[in-house]
Amino acid sequence: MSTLPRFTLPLPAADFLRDYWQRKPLLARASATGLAIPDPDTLAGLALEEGVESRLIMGAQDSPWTLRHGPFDEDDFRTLPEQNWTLLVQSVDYCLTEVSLLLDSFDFLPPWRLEDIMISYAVRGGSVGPHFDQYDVFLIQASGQRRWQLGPACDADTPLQPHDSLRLLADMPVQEEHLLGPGDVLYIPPGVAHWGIAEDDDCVTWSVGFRAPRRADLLARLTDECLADMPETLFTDPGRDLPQDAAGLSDADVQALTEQALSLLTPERTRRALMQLLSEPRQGNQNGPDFAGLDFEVDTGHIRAAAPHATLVRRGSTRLLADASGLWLNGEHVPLPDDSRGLGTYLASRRLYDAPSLAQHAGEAGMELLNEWIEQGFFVSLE
Ligand SMILES: [Mn+2]
Repeated sequence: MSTLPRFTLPLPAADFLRDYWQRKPLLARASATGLAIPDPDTLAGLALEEGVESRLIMGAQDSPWTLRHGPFDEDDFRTLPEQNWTLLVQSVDYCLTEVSLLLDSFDFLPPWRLEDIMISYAVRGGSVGPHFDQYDVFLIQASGQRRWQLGPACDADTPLQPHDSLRLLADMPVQEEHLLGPGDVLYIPPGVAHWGIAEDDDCVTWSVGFRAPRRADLLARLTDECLADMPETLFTDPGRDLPQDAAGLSDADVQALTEQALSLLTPERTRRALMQLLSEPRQGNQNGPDFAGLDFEVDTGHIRAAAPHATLVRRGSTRLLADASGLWLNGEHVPLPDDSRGLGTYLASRRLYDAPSLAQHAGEAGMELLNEWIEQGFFVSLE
């Protein structure tokens, strides 16, 4: 039977957000299904592609760690040792639309907070070493078994092993240990030390990662957007008091200058800057990803069999947000026609669409727009 990837929180979403999200790890046994696609060969195939971000990590507790970046060639895979290596492929949801459908299970968080799905394939003993991440992650065991050890919360001062690119912890006191089998899920908040070691061959783990923009990047984007086409207006100070401090800058003046500068960050312009930034596809490091020109085939037969009511699917590489001004598609703003105001919200809040709902949300002009997006590859028809 065909099934789509699915994750279900083992507790009410409001309780998860209150007690666990960004606070402490959560182990959720038997809470994910539909994880058979991609098979290991398909995953390895992605790592051969220019523009797909992949890594091969070899090493173990008492053998040295090495890191290589893809794209790889078939010889790289033929010459691998029997144990202690892991292949990691980033943003598999962008490449394989079937995988991206798992993200509909994370509707207890806003869509802009989702980043991507990394999938790792390991043989016995394979791991990426003891480390911590800056981002929240849901680790979903798809096949095989992986032993996860959890340590304390870390920060920029936590001692690391001397290695130029793998940021491995010098020491990880184990506070919790869990053996995860297929369907088991472990949520880890930012900063918590963790180390997952494959217990057998064919150990496949999906990592749902989240987007947390750097505060400096947010400020830069806000100011860029708010300064664009801004008429030149100068500081004003009618009715000012006599100066208390003849040589300096008073606190009242600091406040007035700052307030007048920040008044340029109008709600309308800040919303536009944020919608644009947060609807942009994931920006990888210098090794990718660049999905322009990477047009992976969508397994429509599989999706149709698993979701018979769906007539349209969003391609995995299409990132959408919607607000009253329209739809934001991969960083581009698209105003919606008057007869299709509700189309943006409908499209941006899920990845599978059915004909009656489309007819309800899109008028004639909206359907025309949708057909253009299908032609451009942002959506794929299942009919
Ligand atoms: Mn990690």
